[in-house]
Amino acid sequence: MSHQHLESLDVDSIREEFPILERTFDVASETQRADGDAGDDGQQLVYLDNAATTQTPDPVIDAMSDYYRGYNANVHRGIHHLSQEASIAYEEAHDRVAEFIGADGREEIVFTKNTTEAENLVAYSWGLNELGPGDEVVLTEMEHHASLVTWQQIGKRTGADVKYVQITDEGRLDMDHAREIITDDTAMVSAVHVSNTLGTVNPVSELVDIAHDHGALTFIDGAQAVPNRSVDVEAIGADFYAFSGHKMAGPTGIGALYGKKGLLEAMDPYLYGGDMITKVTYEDATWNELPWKFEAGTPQIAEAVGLVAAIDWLEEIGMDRIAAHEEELARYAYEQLDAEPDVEIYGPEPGPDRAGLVGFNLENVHAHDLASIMNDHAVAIRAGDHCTQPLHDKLGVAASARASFYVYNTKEEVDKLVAAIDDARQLFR
Ligand code: 7TS
Repeated sequence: MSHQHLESLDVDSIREEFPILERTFDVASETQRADGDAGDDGQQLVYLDNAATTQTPDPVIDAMSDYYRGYNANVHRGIHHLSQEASIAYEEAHDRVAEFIGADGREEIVFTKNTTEAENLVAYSWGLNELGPGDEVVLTEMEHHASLVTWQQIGKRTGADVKYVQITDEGRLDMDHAREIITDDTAMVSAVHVSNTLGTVNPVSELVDIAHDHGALTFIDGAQAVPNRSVDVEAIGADFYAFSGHKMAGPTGIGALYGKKGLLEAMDPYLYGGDMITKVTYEDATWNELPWKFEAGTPQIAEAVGLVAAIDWLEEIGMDRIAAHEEELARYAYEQLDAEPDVEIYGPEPGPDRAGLVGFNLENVHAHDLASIMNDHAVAIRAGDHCTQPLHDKLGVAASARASFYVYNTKEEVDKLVAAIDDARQLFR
């Protein structure tokens, strides 16, 4: 591989694998409408909502379509050829995910519907059984509702208190505060690896070390990290780690929970039913080996095949190059937006601890109106609370706009975002 190739991505050829990015929309900007102008035909989509869901490249779609056309069958239970082929693909998908995130093997990888279900699995299976009055669960102020609401409710049911590591004015975790509130009473520390609202990349291994010093377990929410950087769960030291396929060029409907083998072995199942058992009588049942103990019923077979294709595709490009590309786009977007006097940006300044997304507000324009004007330019961004309502309360805003980037985005697309902001400003002033 040439040095030049290492430095930058061939975004043009990457984009060719995403026909959806060629879509165009007939749109009129608000100012054109105000002038009685019908607008422009065929504005090409600018997709900047990747933190919500990324687009899916052809090789992933093809892998899933090959599965349905060639070897669709239920897994684990069949003697016939198709079931054997499907079972091998499904089971080996666990090995591939384990390898991708540095886990020991398939026993440590449970397929779930998404990150949210992984959080709930641990909260129900471990939390409901292990927590009680006097115990504390430590979260961060930048948690996604997926962990925040889940641990809050488990806290209410078990009597455990929930505490939050504060964030600094720059949108980083206040690690002094973390050292203060993580104590011997702490049973679980659950933290987001990369914030979906602030873009902050948190020092998760440091957090894990603090938790372990006090005998607490750790859950790291990697929904915004695994898609765009190289993640090694063993280097981080986390007890549990989770992510979603649909945010990393993979299909919807599949996510993964990593858990240390000894912990998963000691935990009760989360869902009961077929496949997760070994022996069943009218009175009782015993549980299958890992990871199947946590995968009741017919699992996401096509999605597992698609997830493997997505991992292959990402690794072929190189996770480090994807991270560098995102950091470059985030820096460019940050600088463009920062130059606008009436734009407020949330989260840390560009650098290695800022991922490829920028949350912001335009003074006197509601984020939803801004997103709607962006849509008039065929620029897709997200507006709202991004499932971090308490964090928005803390920031003193009801909502924010968010542009989030992926491997196929370009600086020209960031320019279109900024042009749309100028249009919004003209309309509302
Ligand atoms: N954790 C983080 C940090 C997230 O960003 C999200 C989804 C989740 C958990 C939940 O993932 P899911 O696959 O279970 O839904 N975040 C967003 C977002 O920012 N916009 O839409 C979904």
